[in-house]
Amino acid sequence: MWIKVLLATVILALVNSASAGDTLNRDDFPPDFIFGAGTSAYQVEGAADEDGRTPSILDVLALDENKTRGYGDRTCDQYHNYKEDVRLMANMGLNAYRFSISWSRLIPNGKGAVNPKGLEYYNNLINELISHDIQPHVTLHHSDLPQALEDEYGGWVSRRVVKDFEAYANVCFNEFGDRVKHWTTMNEANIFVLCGYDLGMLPPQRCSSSIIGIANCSKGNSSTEPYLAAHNMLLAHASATALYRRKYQELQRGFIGINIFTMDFSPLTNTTEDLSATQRAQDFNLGWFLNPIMFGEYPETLKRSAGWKLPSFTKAESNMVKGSIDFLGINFYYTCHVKNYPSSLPMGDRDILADLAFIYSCFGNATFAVEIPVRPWGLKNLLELLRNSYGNFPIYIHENGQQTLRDSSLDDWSRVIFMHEYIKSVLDSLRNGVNVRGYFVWSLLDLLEIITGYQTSYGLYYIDLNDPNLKRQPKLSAKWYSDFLHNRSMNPKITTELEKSAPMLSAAA
Ligand code: IFM
Repeated sequence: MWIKVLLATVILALVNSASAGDTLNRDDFPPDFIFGAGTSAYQVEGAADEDGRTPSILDVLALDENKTRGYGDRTCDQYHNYKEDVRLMANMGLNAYRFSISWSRLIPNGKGAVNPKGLEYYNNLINELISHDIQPHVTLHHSDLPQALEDEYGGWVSRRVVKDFEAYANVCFNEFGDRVKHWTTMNEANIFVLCGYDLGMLPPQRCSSSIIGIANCSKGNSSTEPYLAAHNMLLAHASATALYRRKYQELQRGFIGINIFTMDFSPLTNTTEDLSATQRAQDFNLGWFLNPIMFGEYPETLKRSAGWKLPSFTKAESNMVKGSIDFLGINFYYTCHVKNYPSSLPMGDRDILADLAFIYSCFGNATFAVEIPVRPWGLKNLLELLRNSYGNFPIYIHENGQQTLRDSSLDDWSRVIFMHEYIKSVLDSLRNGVNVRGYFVWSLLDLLEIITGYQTSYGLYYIDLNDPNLKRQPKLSAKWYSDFLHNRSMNPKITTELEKSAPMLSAAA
């Protein structure tokens, strides 16, 4: 008899260990770890001219380009379909939805009167989420400053924006803070200032085209404005945090943070030059925003390279910025190699990339590819770097996902593999003691991409833009995510595809 019991135990153990190696379950994560998906207002809402909303700098960029990049007048029309979208989220098993508030829908002039229709929309959306037990994680600025403020005083390059941002945040905390417990002031401010004020690729499309030669900007200064806009964004973020802590936090019991676009950097070669270029790349990518937030000042590398162009904080400002987050949100897509690239331009003529003298590549030998190489170890490295350099504070992965061409193919294997591998690396990091609290896939729906418009997408749901009903069609990735979140065993075909990709991934590592 005991031999039978022993045999049964061994067989059971073998079965368990085989499935433990291959499958990934929601139950591998702590119950309070949250899984979600994200979008942003301009990219998903539509109804751009409806109910009192005025244009943001994103609308104006699209209109200036004659809408070739795609325009957000309709996009996924979440403004009218939010109930349907919340139902999809609930069925999928999401714990949280990350979305942003359109500042110019809520306060059409950027300051002053609140638009009752805007208030009503966000109240409805938040209530619908809560009634389905989905946490709202809300971003206040996702590249969409009201154009009214850009026109009035130049937007983020003017110190006047700090007070207006604080007043806008006050309306949000006051109106929605009884139900919203996670506030993010800015989405990837580091990329926003680089693309908007240095390269001129994104709104407000300011740059010195003589220096960069990428965009043809009619105004701007790539040598100074990225630093100035970043400085004002840090002050605006810190003022909103100070206000939240002073007036709301104790009562509402929520948390506030900022979001940064992160990348994993490693040196292209082991030369001293590439090693120190990699350090400069880290300081620039993370430290530009995170050093002031953690230590109250900019990294030494930035101070040395940018000199007089980098604004400085007064003692009071530095104290206000230091410690101004309860959590950090990171967006992670790329694992890259860094190469030293010295510039011969004089200080006043250089843009920030020339100041820091490095270049990076994230696609191996290719300059660019639509599908992002799957290098999940990069996320693990990055999370560990954050812990080692800045302390083990709470982190949410706010964005991670695979880009594909936008088409009607619903068999998005590459996205399934991407998500599986990155979620696995989050689990490894958690097990190594990194303080990660949540993971959001970018994006819930095929939405209007800020750079590529409707050409590429990251969505779990496909939407045919010619369909008058904009029907949401689940891709394989939506089904995979749902199975994972419900601890359902995976469709065997998915398991086979994942197994097939495993040797490729470990060879690449
Ligand atoms: O769509 C964008 C998002 O708005 C900001 N982070 C990167 C995403 C993918 O390009």
